[in-house]
Amino acid sequence: MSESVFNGYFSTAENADRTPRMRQLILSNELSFLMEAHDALSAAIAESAGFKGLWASGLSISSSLGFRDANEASWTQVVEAVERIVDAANIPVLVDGDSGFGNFNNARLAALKLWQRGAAGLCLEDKSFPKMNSFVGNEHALADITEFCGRLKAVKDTVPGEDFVLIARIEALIAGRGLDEALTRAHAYADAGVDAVLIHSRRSDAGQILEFARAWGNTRPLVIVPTKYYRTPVSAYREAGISTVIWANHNMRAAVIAMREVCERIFREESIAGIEGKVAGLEDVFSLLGYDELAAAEERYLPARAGSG
Ligand code: SPV
Ligand code: MG
Repeated sequence: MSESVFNGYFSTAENADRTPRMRQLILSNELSFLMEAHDALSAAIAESAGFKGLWASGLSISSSLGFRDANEASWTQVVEAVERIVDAANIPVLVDGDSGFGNFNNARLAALKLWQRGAAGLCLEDKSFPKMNSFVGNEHALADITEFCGRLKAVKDTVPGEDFVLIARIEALIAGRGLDEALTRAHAYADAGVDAVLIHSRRSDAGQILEFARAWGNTRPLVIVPTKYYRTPVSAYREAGISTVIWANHNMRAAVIAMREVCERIFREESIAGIEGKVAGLEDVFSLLGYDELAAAEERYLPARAGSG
């Protein structure tokens, strides 16, 4: 099957190595990129653009479901959204697991279910439940370090196999606590057994992140989310030895603009003639969803119709 169709669902065998592929992306010495997906269509489109891995974004999944990024969506709703993403793509999916949906017990249960549905890894942030999106307000209470290490260890001990990637996201800079606190936390989480750490910042320049990277060295692979410091060229991240960049919410934000423009124009013009060239053709949609696979399957499995064959 071609890689742009909506076919992960039918490719279980070919996709059995998705989890080691995510591990490879995170551990390799080359800079890797994960693209946000929040549903099946955004996943298939990101894959066909060339991305080798996906970020199942909490913000984007929440937004598409009509929830605030404050744990309003239940963990089972997140699992279901991730399942649609996994099915739609042939590339591995790293899940934004917020702060783990509660304590160690909620975190390990969610991790196990995500693994069962084909997720390749999980990122947990060191905040309490319910969390709030890192760019909203200034109240970001951090989890107790020892308690959060328990959450991480519980996930590690629960998910079978060696390949599922566990990433600890450090919110100390978001909470205004400074580099020392961020490093203390990162080392504690590395000792707890995570595969990589994600350092998050809400500043519009990458200074804090690059400072953290210098102090952190090669302790574990380092993942970043340059949503706010988007002007920094990725060459700076290569030089700093960063492992992975997550483009965290740009499919969802692109959809907002595209849908708004189309809705406003159709409303204004009382016509769809003007936008026909600006929206996906139906053939494009049918191709993304793999209608050709269904037609071929019908040939194979349905009895021949009267008058044919
Ligand atoms: C998300 O995509 O949900 C993230 C990244 O956690 S951000 O919203 O940029 O903090
Ligand atoms: Mg998030």
